[in-house]
Amino acid sequence: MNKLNTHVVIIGAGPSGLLLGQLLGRQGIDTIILERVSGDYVLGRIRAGILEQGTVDMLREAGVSQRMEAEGEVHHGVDIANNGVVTHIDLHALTGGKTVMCYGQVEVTRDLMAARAEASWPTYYEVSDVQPQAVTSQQPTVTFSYKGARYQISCDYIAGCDGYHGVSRQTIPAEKRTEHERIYPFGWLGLLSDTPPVSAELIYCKHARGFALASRRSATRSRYYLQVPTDDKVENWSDDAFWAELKRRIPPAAAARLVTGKSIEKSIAPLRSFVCEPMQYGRLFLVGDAAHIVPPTGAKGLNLAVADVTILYRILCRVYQEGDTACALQYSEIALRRVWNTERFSWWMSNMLHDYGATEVSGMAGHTFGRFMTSELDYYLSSEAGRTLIAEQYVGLPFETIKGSESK
Ligand code: FAS
Ligand code: PHB
Repeated sequence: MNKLNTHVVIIGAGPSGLLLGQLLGRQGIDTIILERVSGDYVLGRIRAGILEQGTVDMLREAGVSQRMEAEGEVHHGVDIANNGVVTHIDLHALTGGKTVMCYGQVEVTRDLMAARAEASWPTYYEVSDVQPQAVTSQQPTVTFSYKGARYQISCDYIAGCDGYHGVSRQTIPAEKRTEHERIYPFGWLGLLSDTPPVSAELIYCKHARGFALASRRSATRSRYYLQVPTDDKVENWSDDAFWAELKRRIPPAAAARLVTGKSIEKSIAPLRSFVCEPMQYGRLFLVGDAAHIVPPTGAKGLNLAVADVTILYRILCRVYQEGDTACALQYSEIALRRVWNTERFSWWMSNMLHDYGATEVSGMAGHTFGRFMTSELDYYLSSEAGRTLIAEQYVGLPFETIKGSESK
């Protein structure tokens, strides 16, 4: 058995793991990252596109914001269309100047990977059989296999940044964790194309035929989504069929501007709300998708992962720089306050914007639920107070201050 040691073992080299490693490393807190697949495979996953102000701030603090500042697009607003009638949500005006950044998760991950390589901090890709051990002891370890050899890392803490299907959440005994889940009766068919986007900012479209989202990656690259049934298959959708349906669901003025082209990626993602409580067990912390999943309707998945990273990073800085080890006990409680607020917003936006058809929801027929939700959307879009509530959540609420354990 090859023996290694470090301060913090990070399981998973997605955005959560890489950002946590980058922030800790800049504070002299050592990490080893273990990743199941190759770096190229991680970069091949097309995911989020909108970064909250807080996420942008943390990428700047991590020293990896240069390309984002140069290539990202600052968005001052977002449109919400209800059966073709567009309401503009002026994020900047309604939140006292806050905005969001349109910059793909793939690019964030690429920038973090490059920074970690530049710093030569250890990352093991294509590992297998990762096992957190003795997580309730003072000296947890993590064993794993790599290139045919077995390794054991001794550490102080383990950050489970290994996503929904990772090993970390399962390390918490079933009787010690409570899992909350809502599976939506629809998914999102996403398409990426090198065509000019229909709009300078995003358009979320509620439509009788189903939800659609017009997003973007740059002035020459578009990202579109269509609500599809959970049993739909990407093979059922030719590019032409996708473009024709998108044209029906986006507002007429946008449809008139639509430039179609060959898809460079097309996939279906299921929609779920999921939370694991607690988000820590002994010296194991759950971070990002390892602990929670939100439907992408609120553009929150990546941003909520970054919020977890920020909380854990600030706690571990207190532990290593001020010796405040008791501070680590606060992580789950603080993280879950933001998780549940974000879960609620994403669930609320999903209910208002999607078509439930005949599916029973909350004990009523889907079309009845739909009438309630259409009225809810009309009400919130019709008042400045309603638009402000949406805007505040969309740009992201401020991060909670981490107090030392002595001030609790
Ligand atoms: P990730 O899942 O990104 O990363 C976890 C990493 O851990 C992976 O690289 C995995 O290979 C690795 N891993 C797993 N098990 C392991 C093990 N046992 N050992 C070692 N490594 C292991 N969010 C938005 O904000 N907007 C969106 O539009 C959006 N769209 C999405 C579309 C899809 C199809 C999916 C799945 C998610 C989407 N999300 C979106 C959410 C997404 O962006 C996540 O919130 C984000 O990737 C979370 O990052 P991580 O917590 O790092 O988890
Ligand atoms: C995206 O561009 O991928 C995107 C943007 C906003 C969302 C979801 C996805 O709410």
